[in-house]
Amino acid sequence: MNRIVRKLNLYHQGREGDHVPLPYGDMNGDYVVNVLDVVLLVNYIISAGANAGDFHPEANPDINGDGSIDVIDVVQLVNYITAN
Ligand SMILES: [Ca+2]
Ligand SMILES: [Ca+2]
Repeated sequence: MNRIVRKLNLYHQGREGDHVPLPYGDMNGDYVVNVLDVVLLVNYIISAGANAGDFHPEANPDINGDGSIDVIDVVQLVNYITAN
């Protein structure tokens, strides 16, 4: 399990204290990380950040933390979902 997945799990399980932030990668803000979030992330990338419906940027779409939001983040998110 790499560092990013551990961070995703940390957020997913709400271990950040009393205030539970949106799970890392939870793009639609429903506190569940699943394929719907992948769709939103893909749409966000395709539209270059334009209005993307329920997209919640505070969930941090830059999954791998490299400073850009691209297909690599989509792959990381898919890997996370399929591993859980
Ligand atoms: Ca979600
Ligand atoms: Ca990235």
